[in-house]
Amino acid sequence: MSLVLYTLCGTDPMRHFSPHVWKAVMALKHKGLDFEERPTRFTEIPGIEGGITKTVPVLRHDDAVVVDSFAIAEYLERTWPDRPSLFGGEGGHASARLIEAWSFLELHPLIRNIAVRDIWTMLDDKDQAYFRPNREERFGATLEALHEGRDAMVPLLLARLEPLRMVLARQAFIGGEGPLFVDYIVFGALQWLRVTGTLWPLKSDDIVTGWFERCLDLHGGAGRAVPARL
Ligand SMILES: N[C@@H](CCC(=O)N[C@@H](CS)C(=O)NCC(=O)O)C(=O)O
Repeated sequence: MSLVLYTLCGTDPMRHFSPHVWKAVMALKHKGLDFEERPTRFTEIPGIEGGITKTVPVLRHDDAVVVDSFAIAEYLERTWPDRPSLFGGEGGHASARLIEAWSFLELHPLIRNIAVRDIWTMLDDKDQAYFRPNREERFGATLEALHEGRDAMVPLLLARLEPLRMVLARQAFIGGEGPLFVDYIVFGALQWLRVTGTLWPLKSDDIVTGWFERCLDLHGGAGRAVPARL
């Protein structure tokens, strides 16, 4: 059996940083599966598997190719149902979409604004030439303007984590006593910032920090395999 995960990197192939890729990495580890990581630069993504996608992660399992982090988690759950569950049943599967939407709509825009210029500094010349105009047009501001405004994003981000604090006051993981894919969704967002950012907003006594450290420890410290940027 062969499992290959296309990841996203800058000049350092080992420092993969996409939040969505991190979800897939943690999902594969959760299932106890060995896989080959194939580090991919932004401008290489359109060439993956004959041009199947504009985004990573992409998973190849023998003859099957799966695009999109949530679809990868669903594929793993379907294909290896006897291994530890990623969703904890149908209700968990359905409601994981809410966590995905919350993380994407509430956390990602702030983290992106905090880290986008830091990400640009991690890219080679070719990727930098693609990334700057693409992101400046998408976000309607220069990377430098976003960088200058990043301090103002920190209190917003800390406030938006309040629902997570309420949950973590009751249980160790979003999934309950142990982690589920919902943990990896939110972990992926913060890991994106940890791996790329030159600013880290969480204080050590924040209950979210305790949970994030627990996530970093999971699966033999898979999350720590890529060191923090700071
Ligand atoms: N919904 C997709 C989103 C994937 C995504 O947006 N990936 C980004 C990296 S974080 C990407 O590949 N971007 C390519 C580009 O901007 O050119 C998923 O969950 O996998």
